[in-house]
Amino acid sequence: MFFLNILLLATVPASLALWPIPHTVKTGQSNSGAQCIDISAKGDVGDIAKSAIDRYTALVNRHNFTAPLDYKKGITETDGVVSSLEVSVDDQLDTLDLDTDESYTLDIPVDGISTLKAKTPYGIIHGLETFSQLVFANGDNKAIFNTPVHIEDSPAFPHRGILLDTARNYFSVVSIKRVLDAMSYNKLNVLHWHIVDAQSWPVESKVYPELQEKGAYSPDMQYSYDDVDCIVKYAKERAIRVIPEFDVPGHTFIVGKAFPELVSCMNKQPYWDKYAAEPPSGQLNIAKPETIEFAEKIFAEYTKLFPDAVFHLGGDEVNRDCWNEDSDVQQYLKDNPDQDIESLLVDWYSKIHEYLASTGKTALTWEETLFHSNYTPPKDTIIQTWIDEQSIPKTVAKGYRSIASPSSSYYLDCGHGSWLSNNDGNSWCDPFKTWMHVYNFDPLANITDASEQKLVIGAEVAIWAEQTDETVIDQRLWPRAAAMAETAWSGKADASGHVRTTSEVASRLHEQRFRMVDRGIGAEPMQPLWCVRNPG
Ligand code: CP6
Repeated sequence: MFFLNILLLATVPASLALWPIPHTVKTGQSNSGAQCIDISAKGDVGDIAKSAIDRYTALVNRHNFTAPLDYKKGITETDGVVSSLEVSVDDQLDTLDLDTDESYTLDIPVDGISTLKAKTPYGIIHGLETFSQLVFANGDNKAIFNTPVHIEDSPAFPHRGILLDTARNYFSVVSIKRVLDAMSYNKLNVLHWHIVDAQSWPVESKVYPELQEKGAYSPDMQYSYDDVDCIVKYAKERAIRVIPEFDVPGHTFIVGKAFPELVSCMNKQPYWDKYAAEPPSGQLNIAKPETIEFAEKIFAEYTKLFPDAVFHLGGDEVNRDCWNEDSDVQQYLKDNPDQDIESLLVDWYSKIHEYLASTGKTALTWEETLFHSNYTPPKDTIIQTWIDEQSIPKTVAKGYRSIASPSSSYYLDCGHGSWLSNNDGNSWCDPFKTWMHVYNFDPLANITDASEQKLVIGAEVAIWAEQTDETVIDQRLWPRAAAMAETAWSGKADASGHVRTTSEVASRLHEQRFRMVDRGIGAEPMQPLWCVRNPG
């Protein structure tokens, strides 16, 4: 065998450029090199871990890859050879849900065999990602610095997601896979697929084929059952759950294209703004039992297509005027004087939540269902907050699990001004959410009680797609979604309780951005290249 001894790099990084930063990292003073890094399974690790091993073997053995410039400059001696990584798993069961153990332990000696151990295949995936971030390349020569390395890692929050809206603008399957790739590089584990909305219904329905026939932007802009299966499988292989959202009763104008009798106020265009947050207005008519039947059939169909245990029901931005001015609703209320809009809405929510429970799924809804209606959701409902940062402490104080998506910090869709405004366009989206602003948000802010803190199960950034499509998705998401990813995986503070600051993490995120670009993600630059050579 032929080993290189004199190749690697002069400038040893002061800190390892891992993103998100692991829970515990212990390092030594040596450098270890290799020309070929073999990753192999010890015993049967299952198909999910095996496919990850193949992926990361290819990734770390490429001829050359981008590393921050300083690491590539000098070449020096190595103290040992890291030629193989041995992967083992306690339980190869591949269930992926909120309770999945994602922890791993990684050991890289100065010389000899490295080991990666995890309880589940998903811990292996995260550990392989960390391992890949430790490998630097200069041509065919690879190096790991600061050996021996010992890492113990597990996430702060079990739900770490990105909301992708494929209704306002279409995203090809290829571009969604690219989002999933980049998510896995940042240990994000939930794709919240806001798949339909008022403007389009891109997903195939076998129960109501009219929905996609009349609702997709074009025959090319659709997701077939096979496309969905492919995305769900691709996600799972990267430790990512896919939670679909079928938003009811609001945001449903497009349903009216196929079934006009089910939808209120859809004929108000162009005077939509009294009836909806954005055009076109239209909501399922909650006075008609047929809309319950419609929602139940949709849930029956898509709870089968999407395997995840959690299903998002929407429930956001419901507009009372839409029903107040609907003649069917008015007639119903005349005939039933003991009812009003609020009681109709409570009954409607009760029925659809009851139905969803009967499918065995856990409901996820926007915070309006809890705070802006008289309905009391079942206690196992997960509430996604977005309107106000205080909604998170308010939700957990009521005993519900909460996912933090404050629009003031985590809504990333707007790269520029409004698409609605008729003035200078500066109202809707401003201010632009910088990566630092994203990083500084703390999902646990203003929650002191430990049991309430535990109810915050995670965080999601959102790409609403009014002004985003696949041509700009990479830049919209990265590196800003990576900033949230570290908050959600590593927590705000390090082991000693020190809350990390943006200036402390900037250069590490900068390197993560290089890494993403190297792997084919069009992440935006954060600063001039000059800063890499002149840190601080
Ligand atoms: N679409 C849906 C949206 C938004 C929501 N729901 C939204 C609201 C305000 C802002 C951005 C997006 N476009 N269905 C709210 C959950 Cl600032």
